[in-house]
Amino acid sequence: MLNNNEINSLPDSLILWVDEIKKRTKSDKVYWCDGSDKENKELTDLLTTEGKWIKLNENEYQNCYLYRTPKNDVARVEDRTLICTDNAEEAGPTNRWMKKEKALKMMWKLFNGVMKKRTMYVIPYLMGPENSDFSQVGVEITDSAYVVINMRILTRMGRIAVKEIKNKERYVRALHSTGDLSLENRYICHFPDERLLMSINTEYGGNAVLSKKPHALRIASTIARDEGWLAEHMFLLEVENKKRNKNYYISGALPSASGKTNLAMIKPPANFNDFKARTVGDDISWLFVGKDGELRGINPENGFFGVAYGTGPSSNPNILQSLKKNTVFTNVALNPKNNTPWWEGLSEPPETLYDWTGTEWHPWSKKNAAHKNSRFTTPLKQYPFKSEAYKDPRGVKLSATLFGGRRSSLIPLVYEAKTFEQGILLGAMTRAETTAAQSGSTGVVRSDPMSMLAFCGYNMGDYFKHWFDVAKKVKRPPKVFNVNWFRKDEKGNYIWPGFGENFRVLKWMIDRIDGKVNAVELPIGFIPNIDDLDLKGLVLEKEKLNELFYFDKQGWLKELNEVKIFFKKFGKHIPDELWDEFNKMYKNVNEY
Ligand code: GTP
Ligand code: SPV
Ligand code: MN
Repeated sequence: MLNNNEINSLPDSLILWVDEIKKRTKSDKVYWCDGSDKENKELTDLLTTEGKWIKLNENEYQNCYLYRTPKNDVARVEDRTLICTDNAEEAGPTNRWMKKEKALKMMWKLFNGVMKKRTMYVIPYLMGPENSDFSQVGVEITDSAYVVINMRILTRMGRIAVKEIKNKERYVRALHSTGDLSLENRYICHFPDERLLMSINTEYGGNAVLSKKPHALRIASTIARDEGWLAEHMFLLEVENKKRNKNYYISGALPSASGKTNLAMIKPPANFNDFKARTVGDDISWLFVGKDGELRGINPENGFFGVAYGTGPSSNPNILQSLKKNTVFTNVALNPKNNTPWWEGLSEPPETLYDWTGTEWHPWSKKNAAHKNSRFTTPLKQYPFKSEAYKDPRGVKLSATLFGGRRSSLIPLVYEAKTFEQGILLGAMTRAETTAAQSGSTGVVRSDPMSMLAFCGYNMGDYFKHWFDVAKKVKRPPKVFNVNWFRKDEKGNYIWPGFGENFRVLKWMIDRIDGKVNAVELPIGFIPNIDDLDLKGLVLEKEKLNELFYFDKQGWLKELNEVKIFFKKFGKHIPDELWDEFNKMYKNVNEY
């Protein structure tokens, strides 16, 4: 625990806030987290002895645990995630809004006495590298040891943050209680004006580990708007080309459970041995325009909260070693024979398992053994293919950024925006199928601009305007690409093999960045000359490949009309620049 000197060095406003929360929640005990190994051991031991989670086989999975959440608390709940401001227009038509005073009143009522007989953990945390002008601090109060342990992996927490808090002009306040986990009183409230978060009756990562989407995207996006930078739902990848003696940094927005972690951890196919790919971040990027007019990015996080289901030797071999120590697994299955975790995609299924709910499972059982949104929380530091740039306070200079989503038809495997401004349109017009990362039905196509639909803390029309404003300050903008790994054939199978093979597409992007190859112009942007895609060692019929790039004019007109309906929802908030780009593209497609 932090000592008294350390606690007293914190801002008075923070000490007062902690006191207020203790009174309101009637918590038994205040525990100030220092982030040390000793503290972590105490907390992990506590959850083990209380039977709240299962310690896994120490020989195979050192310091690893399995946590099961109730069935009604397995994903983000978008319909209970609120932006709370004075008026609804600030939140915009895509957010759920509640008037600030009303939300505060409702939340204080729910928090009243909620931590009786519970310990209240106070977690100072740092988002981003140490000693960086781009980093931010926050303080989360929670009554969940599971949340503390997750925060410790995903942020730089405890003493490091206490040191930094003094040099920062603000800290974000975040309050969480597991409450009674009732769905009818579950709320994740954001107060962007106050830089304040309140979340109750949930323990699922994205709802309760408040550094993540609530701070690093919803609150940070409003701070970014005010300060002239961008907080994005993007991975950040480093690609080194030894022959060209150059590093490329590529950020990319893909919706939840749509391939960011996989792409950030990509292992290039065997014949690409003059390339190395390393991870800077897998989920969130903060992007800034430097004094030199370059667009630079940092990863505000310190670990990965990745989808376990489907992760295995053929999809993401790089992460597997990392998951063998210091990792928390949530809602995966358990192999009782050797007390190891299991999920679909990891290996051949064992004869007998306990599924994610703790029920006996066999390969012939009809249900999934692991939940589709089962997750691992694992430190970045121990990941063997990380880029050292993840701790660089200056961030990295972007060479390219990409947008995309799950689409079974229409959208080509890859295409390139003709200008950065058109790239903003590509981001804004992204439509994608929903996944298991949020509750509700999956596979429904919806607009998900920049993959930020669920994460933009203010009116998305103003957010588009903000992108154009930031673009004006960028001197040498990164190239913008759109990708779609998810096109299906008439039998419903994915046409493109995806995962590691996606590197072939990245290689083409790099060739475009270096001006090594030409491209084919379509009304929507540039697609590759098929011969410029390095497909050595890949079995894919020519016909299938052509299908991935087939331009369906009528389909595109229909798509653009859907996009137009979506944009119109924002009324006058949509900037002229976006309509200009849209109209240009519409005209080009129509005349094609
Ligand atoms: P969040 O953590 O929710 O933001 O997800 P994410 O965008 O990081 O997605 P992730 O990389 O964890 O991938 C989610 C799922 O998408 C995985 O279980 C894979 O099955 C699938 N996926 C990822 N990449 C590919 C790909 O290239 N092709 C196909 N077909 N599926 C992919
Ligand atoms: C996502 O849903 O985009 C995630 C997981 O990365 S969560 O932290 O729950 O938001
Ligand atoms: Mn995500």
